Amino acid sequence: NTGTYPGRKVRMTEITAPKSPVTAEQFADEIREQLKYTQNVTTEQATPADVYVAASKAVRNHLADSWFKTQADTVNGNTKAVGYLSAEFLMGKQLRNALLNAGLTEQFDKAVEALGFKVQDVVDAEYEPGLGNGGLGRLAACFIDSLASLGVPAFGYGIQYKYGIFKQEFDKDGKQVETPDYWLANEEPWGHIDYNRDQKVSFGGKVVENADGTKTWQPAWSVRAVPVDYLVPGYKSGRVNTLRLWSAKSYDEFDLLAFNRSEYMEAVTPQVKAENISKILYPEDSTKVGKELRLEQQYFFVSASLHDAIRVFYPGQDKPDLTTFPNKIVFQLNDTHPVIGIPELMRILIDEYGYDWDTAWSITTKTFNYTCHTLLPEALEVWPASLIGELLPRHLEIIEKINAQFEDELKSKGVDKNTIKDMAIYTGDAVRMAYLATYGGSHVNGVAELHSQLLKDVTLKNFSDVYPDKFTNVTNGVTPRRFVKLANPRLSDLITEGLGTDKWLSDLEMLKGLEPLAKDDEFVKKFAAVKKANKVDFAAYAKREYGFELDPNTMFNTMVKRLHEYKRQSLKILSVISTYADIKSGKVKAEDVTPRTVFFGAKAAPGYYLAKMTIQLINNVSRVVNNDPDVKGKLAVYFPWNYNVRLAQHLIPATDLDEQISQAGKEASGTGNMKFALNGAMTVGTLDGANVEIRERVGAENFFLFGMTVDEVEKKYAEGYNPASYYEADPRLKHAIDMVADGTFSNGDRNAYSPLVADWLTKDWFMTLADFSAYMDIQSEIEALYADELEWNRKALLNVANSGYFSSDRSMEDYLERIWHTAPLAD
Ligand code: CBF
Repeated sequence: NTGTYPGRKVRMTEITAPKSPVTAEQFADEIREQLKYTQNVTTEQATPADVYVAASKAVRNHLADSWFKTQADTVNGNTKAVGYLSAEFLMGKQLRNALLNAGLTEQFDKAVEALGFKVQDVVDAEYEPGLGNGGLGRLAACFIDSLASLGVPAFGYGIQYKYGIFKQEFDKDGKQVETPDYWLANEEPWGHIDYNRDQKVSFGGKVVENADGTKTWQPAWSVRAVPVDYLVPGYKSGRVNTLRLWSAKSYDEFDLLAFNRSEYMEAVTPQVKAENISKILYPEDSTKVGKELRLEQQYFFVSASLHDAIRVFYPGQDKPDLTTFPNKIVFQLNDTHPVIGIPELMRILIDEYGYDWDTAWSITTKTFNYTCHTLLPEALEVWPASLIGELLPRHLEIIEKINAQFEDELKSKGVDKNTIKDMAIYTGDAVRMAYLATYGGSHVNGVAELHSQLLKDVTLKNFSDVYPDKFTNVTNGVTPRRFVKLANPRLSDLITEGLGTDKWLSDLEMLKGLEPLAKDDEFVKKFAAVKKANKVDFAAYAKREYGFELDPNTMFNTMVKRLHEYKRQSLKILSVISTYADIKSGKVKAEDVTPRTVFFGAKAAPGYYLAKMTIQLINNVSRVVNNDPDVKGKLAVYFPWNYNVRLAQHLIPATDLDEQISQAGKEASGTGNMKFALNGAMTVGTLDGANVEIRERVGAENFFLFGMTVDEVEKKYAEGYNPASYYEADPRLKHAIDMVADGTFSNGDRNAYSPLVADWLTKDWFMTLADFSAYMDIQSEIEALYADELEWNRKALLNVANSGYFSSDRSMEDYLERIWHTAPLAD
């Protein structure tokens, strides 16, 4: 009952079909029953949306017993649980994943047809919850999937935002327009709201000192945190964990006196104020928003979650022995967003349960660990002390005391005065959450080897000098169930055929077994046929959803990720413009052009001016290029709006060439890069984030590397970077930028992109211009290889065969071993 690949540390749960799957007929009956008794419609009256809700509830019922058993084993067993505290969980659609993990896929397909519906219509009726911005939130979703699949008891804790990440549209000028994402407009069958397990979360007020020297926080206002529980079924593990997302409700629904005075708005003010807390996900990615509401959100979900864990593990106990708390559950702080949990646990232990400071500190530091997901200094949250003082006065006192203790500790370790000042958690004006997390937890990890190294060498250098043992790395991973099995059924079948088993879905390093097949031309041709069929499918999907006319005979070249200067969508679009100019001018002969369709998918934070302008530019390049008969059949650019998990699941399997072209030293890890490699795309990329490890594993000869390294970037910053010199030196670059400036992509308006052009020529902080020539040069290599279909696919297959390491199951095993020191539940 152990895993099969060498080095695997964690016991694999038995890979068996889930218990008691029903027949398709029985499942159809269950759907009918749900339609009748919970949807209150007959099968004849039902719409696909009704069937979707009914089928989802039926699947949920199938998972219920395993869920109860997992909960009971979690509390009664002696395996420590994991609490994953995250402001974001970007789950994607649930139905197909739940069916897969419950072993009900076939029954569902047949039952839906037997009921007279089209499977696709029913599946399409699900609205994707967008409770995350991008990589960080999707990672959290992959992690809880893997924990359940490994049989590790775990709780995801977060917020059930009423509005997720905004819906992106483009206006007639190609500008991004944000509209609210009211994902709860229709019945949402997956979350169960549990009013009886609520928690009170308080804010504001003052702290009073009691006669015995203890402190009492007298808050000014409170909200009711109500849990909404989502089941997290493991793949063939028989385990179902919990994702508990908190929703904010008011204790004072309605002020009748105010209403009776005809003050209708005032009458609902308390309700509005409370519910605002879980109203909206901040549409920020890697940038700081200094909003009071954001701190309220963070404290809200963390406080509720910590109290919930005490409720779960010490049921009905007034005076639990909380010195055992770290043996019951270990909390992972997903970035700085939940770090207020450290002073909150101190407060709970001291003020609510009467522990002394030292005991509370010992419990707290054993309970928490911190994952940092960034290298951008602006993404490490720093809160004004005044704001914390107003909102959480008791916590500010605790933070001050933690800081004083920290300073003493540093002094005793011989750290010099200036360094101590630099390391301050509390500066007097501000609280640095990353520092608080590093000092207040047992471990700190980065999310890829290079990232973890840079954390030690640069971002948290002082801390790693003093506490070297705290620092470790866990490279990110993605779940193969959603991103290969569900997204790419053709490839999954081919892998299973090649390996003679489907066990690779729980043991992804088994993909290595495909390596010898890369020498087998027949197998490589089958692999190529899978990609081609996926491209044809995507073309149909894109036609249906976006009205695009795609040519699947062209190379599909994709760049999907948040729009950020460091990710360098600018580099890609400038290269597209350059290629366009070359084809149009005849500089490149038509027969020498590799026909290409370039896809972008990206949302920009609503307040991020240059990012939004880049979106507008891409859309207008798309308009000009796609309407120019001179390049027809050679180059096309598409920007499907509102990139989300669903679109990712369609586009990634259809992609030939993936772009991971961030400036070296800026992308913490990336996880899209892993999804593409696992789906048989080749990568063009820099030595950044997890690209480094992907390249190491798939082989340098199977990865298109270009651009400056971290050291070269640093050197260039130090020397004084002058982007204009690159503009002058490379005529291709000059021409491309001039075309942006001269109105080619703005109907002659020379001012439309002037801020962007000015930034490129005078600042270009992420050195797009410096890497442009290298990026253009690597394109010839890419095109030469693409011309040889068999060789290209051989290399793409080798990417698949060597990407098994990037399973989130492996990431979880690394966390278990290096950080959490816990294991799967016994059967
Ligand atoms: O670790 C998961 C991802 O997190 C980010 O998206 C983030 O929000 N900080 C990073 O930008 C990614 O590099 C990383 O893969």
